[in-house]
Amino acid sequence: MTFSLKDRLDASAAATEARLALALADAALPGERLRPERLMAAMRHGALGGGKRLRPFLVIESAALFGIPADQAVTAATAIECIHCYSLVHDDLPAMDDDDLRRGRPTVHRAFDEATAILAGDGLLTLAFDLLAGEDAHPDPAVRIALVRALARASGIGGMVGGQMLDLAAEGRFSGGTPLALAEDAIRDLQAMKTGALLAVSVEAGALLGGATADERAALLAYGRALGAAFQIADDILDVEGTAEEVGKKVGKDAAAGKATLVSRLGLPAARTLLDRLVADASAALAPFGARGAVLAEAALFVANRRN
Ligand code: GRG
Repeated sequence: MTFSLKDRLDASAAATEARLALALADAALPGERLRPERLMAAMRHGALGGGKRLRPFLVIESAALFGIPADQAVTAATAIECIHCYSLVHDDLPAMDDDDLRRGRPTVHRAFDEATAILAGDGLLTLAFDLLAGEDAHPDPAVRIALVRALARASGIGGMVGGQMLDLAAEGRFSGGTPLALAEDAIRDLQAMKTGALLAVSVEAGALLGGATADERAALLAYGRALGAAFQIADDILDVEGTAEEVGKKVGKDAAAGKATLVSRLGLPAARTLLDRLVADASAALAPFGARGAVLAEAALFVANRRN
């Protein structure tokens, strides 16, 4: 197959942007009374017009392995992007990471206000499950329920939300401000939950949409987990080496907070070696898909080498 990764990333980003814009329109849906203007503006600020849309790309490309066209995967892809955007809006709040800049623009609480940003995040979180419940996510209700559960588990207590809790604890928030000296395994757990779970569920969603066999689903999940771990190490390396202009947010924050990352725990050279191994693991997991896995293998390389 010939393809350009950039073209495929751009195509899934454009499809996601259009689906998001539709879901974030001002007109109330059946069952809603009205959509407050300021809330909608804040949700659009947090969700539209930025970001790599990596998670939707993973849903769409994983579903494509099973012959599912992008327009049939885009609703589930958009649901996962809503969760991602909500997490960024809440992560940027003063009570969390207290950031002024996200995707090269003012964060939602800076552009609006804190209470509005909390509600915008809440709105994106609930919208995700609204999208998954609809028939355009998948015609089979059993698949829709499986998607809902997988996304809830990945983004909730034992996934992203739990990972964020562990991250705040690791910073020393609940222990007098002294960062916890986490062992490598504990850092891996934290990162697998905080960022890995949502990336892994993106490929799992593609497998669910595509009616994958148990073996195919396990292969994709192994890919997703390796990719998620690689993504986080790349992010930690960027925090050390990147510039705010490149990354679109403040850098050097991990070191300033004394935060335990695999880069701080292992050192840069060993972290790079681990990153290479994770990319190789991700590609190897795609073996059952043969040449059809080339797009996702290339995506793992992109994630590891990204500069934003
Ligand atoms: C607040 C419940 C809650 C969770 C927050 C995801 C997260 C958990 C925090 C984000 C903090 C952060 C910068 C984590 C590093 C990895 C990450 C998720 C980076 C941003 O994801 P990208 O690079 O962003 O995919 P774009 O802007 O491209 O969508």
